[in-house]
Amino acid sequence: MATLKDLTPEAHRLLSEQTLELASWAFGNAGTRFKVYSTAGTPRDPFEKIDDAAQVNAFTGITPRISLHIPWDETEDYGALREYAEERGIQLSNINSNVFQDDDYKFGSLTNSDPHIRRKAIDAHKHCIDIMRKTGSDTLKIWLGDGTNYPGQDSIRRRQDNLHESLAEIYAELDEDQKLLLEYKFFEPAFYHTDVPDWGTSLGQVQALGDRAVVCLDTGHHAPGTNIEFIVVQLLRAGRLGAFDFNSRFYADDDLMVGAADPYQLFRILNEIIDADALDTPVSGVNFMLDQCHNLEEKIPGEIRSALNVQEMTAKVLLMDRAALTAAQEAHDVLGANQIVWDAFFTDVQPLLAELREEKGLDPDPLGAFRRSGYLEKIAADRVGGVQASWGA
Ligand code: PSV
Ligand code: MN
Repeated sequence: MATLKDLTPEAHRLLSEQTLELASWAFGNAGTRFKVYSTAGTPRDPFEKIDDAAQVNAFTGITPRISLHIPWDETEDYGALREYAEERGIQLSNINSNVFQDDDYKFGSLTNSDPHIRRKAIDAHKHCIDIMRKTGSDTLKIWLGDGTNYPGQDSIRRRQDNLHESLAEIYAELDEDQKLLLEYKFFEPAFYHTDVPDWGTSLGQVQALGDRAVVCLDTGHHAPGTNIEFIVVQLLRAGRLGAFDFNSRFYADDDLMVGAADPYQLFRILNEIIDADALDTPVSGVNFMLDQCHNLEEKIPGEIRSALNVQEMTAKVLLMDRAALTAAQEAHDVLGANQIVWDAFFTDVQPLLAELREEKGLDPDPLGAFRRSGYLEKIAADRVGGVQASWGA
């Protein structure tokens, strides 16, 4: 069992200042291709999503930013949306482009062999950059559904060239203080090949653009058994780890609550982050986001639970005696080194986190406090009529 006094002053500071970004779509309804269930109180517009994100931040104290998805969060007055968010202590952060839900993109967007479709997809990104100027966002996040379903369907090589040309035009449109974040995913919706399937492709593409292009690592976007922390190290060494989309998976891109399937994996990822001094987002530039869907569970408590999972694993890693670990590694003490990692993972940090929350003026039990607040009952009663936001709407 650990308490705050077990942390070094620097570890205490890092834990206290840790932040996570939330995704607006996590507050909408989501499901599978079989069914999207609705939940009472689901937001109908980006303003209500911000209200819900502000609740997560109010109870956890560590989620002050939100990612928007365009056109899902399209609104007439982005200045008003920004003001609304800031009044609630939330910063509008990444703008996520969407070029995967229009019939024109059936055979690809930025990679399409048809120059007219590529133009449309590039212009959609330019529109996102315009929005970024209004929201004060510094990051354009791109994930593409591009790929093919059958060998021979299209030229993989030509598509890579098209991708580079399209990204270069988008990158050139960004302001000096804005960056491009390219996310990879090994399959889905394409089933034979995906145009940005892995970190190597994403890294190659962003390196060809310039210093302000970086890679986004979504923890659900790898084949089973992939050593994700190894990829984290590679991207950090290359200075190109821009962000995480945290979530958890048992099978495919399940988008479950981070840590749900394998908390030890989350711990191991954070271990590499902390070993490389990359936890402090303003200094390292690595943005930590939750990219999840709450198909069955209530969305706000689901986001609170997830933020707490990340915080809990972070505290465990920060407790680790790194000097002792390095000494054991250098002595080739295999069992000793592994024991240090193992012990840290199994340390009970609940008392430490309760103290930390009290120090910040928060309830030590964020989930319980949120439930007692009556917010879920209130939104279920208030948000009647309108169209509930859903994944893809
Ligand atoms: C794609 O699976 C992804 O992870 C990307 O980040 C998208 O923008 C997001 O999910 C939308 O749900
Ligand atoms: Mn993602």
